Amino acid sequence: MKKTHFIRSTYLCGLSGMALLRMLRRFIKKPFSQWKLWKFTVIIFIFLIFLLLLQREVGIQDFHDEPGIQTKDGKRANVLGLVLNAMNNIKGAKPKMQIKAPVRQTQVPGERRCLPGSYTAAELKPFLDRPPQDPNAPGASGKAFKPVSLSPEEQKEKERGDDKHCFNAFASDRISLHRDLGPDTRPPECIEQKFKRCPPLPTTSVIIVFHNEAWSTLLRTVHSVMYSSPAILLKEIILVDDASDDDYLHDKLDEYVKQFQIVKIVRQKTRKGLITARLLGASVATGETLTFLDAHCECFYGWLEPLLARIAENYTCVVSPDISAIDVNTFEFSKPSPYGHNHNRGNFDWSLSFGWESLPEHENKRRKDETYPIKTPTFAGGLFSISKDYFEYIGKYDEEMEIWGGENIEMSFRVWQCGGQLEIVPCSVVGHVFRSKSPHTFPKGTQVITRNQVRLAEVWMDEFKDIFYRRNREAAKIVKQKTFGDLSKRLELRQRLQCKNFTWYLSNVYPEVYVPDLNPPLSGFLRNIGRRSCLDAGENNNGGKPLIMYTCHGLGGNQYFEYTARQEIRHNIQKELCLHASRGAVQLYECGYKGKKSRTPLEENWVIRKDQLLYNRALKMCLTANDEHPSMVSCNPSDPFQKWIFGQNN
Ligand SMILES: *[C@@H]1O[C@H](CO)[C@@H](O)[C@H](O)[C@H]1NC(C)=O
Ligand SMILES: *[C@@H]1O[C@H](CO)[C@@H](O)[C@H](O)[C@H]1NC(C)=O
Ligand SMILES: [Mn+2]
Repeated sequence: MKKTHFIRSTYLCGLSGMALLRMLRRFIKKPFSQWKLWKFTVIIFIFLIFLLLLQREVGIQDFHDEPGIQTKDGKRANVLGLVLNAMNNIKGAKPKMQIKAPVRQTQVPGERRCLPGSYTAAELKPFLDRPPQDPNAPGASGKAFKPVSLSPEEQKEKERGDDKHCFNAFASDRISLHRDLGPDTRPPECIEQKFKRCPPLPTTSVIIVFHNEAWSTLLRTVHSVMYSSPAILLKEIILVDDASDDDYLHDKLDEYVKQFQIVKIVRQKTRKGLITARLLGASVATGETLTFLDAHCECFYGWLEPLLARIAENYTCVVSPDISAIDVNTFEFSKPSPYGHNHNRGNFDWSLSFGWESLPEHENKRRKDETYPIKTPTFAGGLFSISKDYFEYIGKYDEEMEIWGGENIEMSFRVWQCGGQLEIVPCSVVGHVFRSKSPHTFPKGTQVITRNQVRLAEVWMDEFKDIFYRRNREAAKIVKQKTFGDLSKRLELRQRLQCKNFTWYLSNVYPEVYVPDLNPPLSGFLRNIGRRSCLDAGENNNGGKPLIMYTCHGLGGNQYFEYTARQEIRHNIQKELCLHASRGAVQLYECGYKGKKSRTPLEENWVIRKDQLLYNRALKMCLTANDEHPSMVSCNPSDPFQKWIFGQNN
């Protein structure tokens, strides 16, 4: 093999040599005498032989490096290259008379050029200048809209708006689409923050999904983005219509945004919800990053740069602005304080609901000033920026989740477990109208939220998913009936990205979390025989409130209790709450037992007696349902209102 290869090369080389000679002879025949030509060709010939000897070594070496996979064409190219090299060598032997222009280092494709130093204010000029605003106009400078009195017609219009949008659309419609937000009141370090030119801040596509949104809130969001985002960073604004019914959101909207080339509209013909709509928006986006906003937002000064700067620093960062409230009734923009404020971060409870909590001490200590991002275990998921490449790498969204709900918790677990990080950037402030309820319908009912949650629990939570299922019986049913759809793509994603497990997430990202018993001795509902209803924590009982009796629904939630090995009766979804006996109505309190060095107070120690009475060791009394609130009385085994069944959900 080795030999054939070499011989073949030499042979080819020889042939080329002859051809070259013939060519030379033809071209230099005229100006040279016969003798001179011979002398010249002999020199060239000797030189070629010298080259051949050189090539012999090269050929053998080549062969060692790449065992037998060189093609015939490859060999030919090799030989030709050598000949050309030889000619260059001859050229190179001549003294260089001219200094050539230096070769410019060309940019690596995809890598943008950047100057040293920081961006100037002029470089970060907004895409559009806000037209001068009348300081006395309704809602000017982010102030509240407070009409003195409404005519009967206006009152009707207001009610229609409230019903349709669950916010005061009447007020919004009377506030300028271009309103300013007064002076920049962020902390000085935010206002003065400089952004390095290298690496350059990435461009962004702002993606806004809407469904039957009010005209004024949608367009104020769009204008606000154009007035507050640097032109060099704002690639486009993509409006994604999730099958809105209203006429004004079709032709009229198309017509209106025509004046802004930067605004694009894509439409989902049938209502598929937020998750699918965002995926559609992302699929047409051309910016280096994606910035998702709700359709009723207003961006504060300098909101975009700190988000993109963090992504420029580390593209695995998924960053949310500090979301401030736009009042649902007055549309007052609650402006940031120059002194900063106590920040919140996102968390979750064991019914997999998102919530806010104040920062733990170690996170406050780590942050030297307001320019430091806040690490957050979960995010609200409505407003955030992410590198487009990273969005794709990390698995976008679960395409089989429907409408909305659970997708933010899913993405939170996924980003952390698969090597990214979730942060809130306090110098970036965006206002949002927080509604107390959604005006939109769920085409298939709210069960889709539970189904979405089951999908995320199955993929990301390992054995901890059972803690959720015990507390949400609808979810448990979906699991039992296997109606959560196909998970193979998501499981494959977790495998492919070699994501860490949920134990890692809990102990590294959210060590402050409390984890309920993975296998409680008893769990389920507490049904009273005399009252024929169930013990219920009642709405928003975070401890310190009496319980109620309520029709048994078997769904878990407020009727979920655990009987522990320490004989406590715990209601533990958001917090570890214990049934705490006292004279009169019993209450839920934060459990006295908090691990080592603490003991279960006798008020929280209950005996489930054979005669079905719930006996408390401190009061030496039993629990009765024969009152407005469940309370303690002297034990009477013949009283059906003192008889309880701990129904274990299956
Ligand atoms: C980005 O952050 C991750 C996680 O902290 C870290 O492992 C990675 O090295 C960082 N990348 C850069 C470029 O700093
Ligand atoms: C979870 O990951 C940790 C490492 O982060 C490992 O020690 C542990 O065994 C894993 N647990 C399971 C159940 O795989
Ligand atoms: Mn919203």
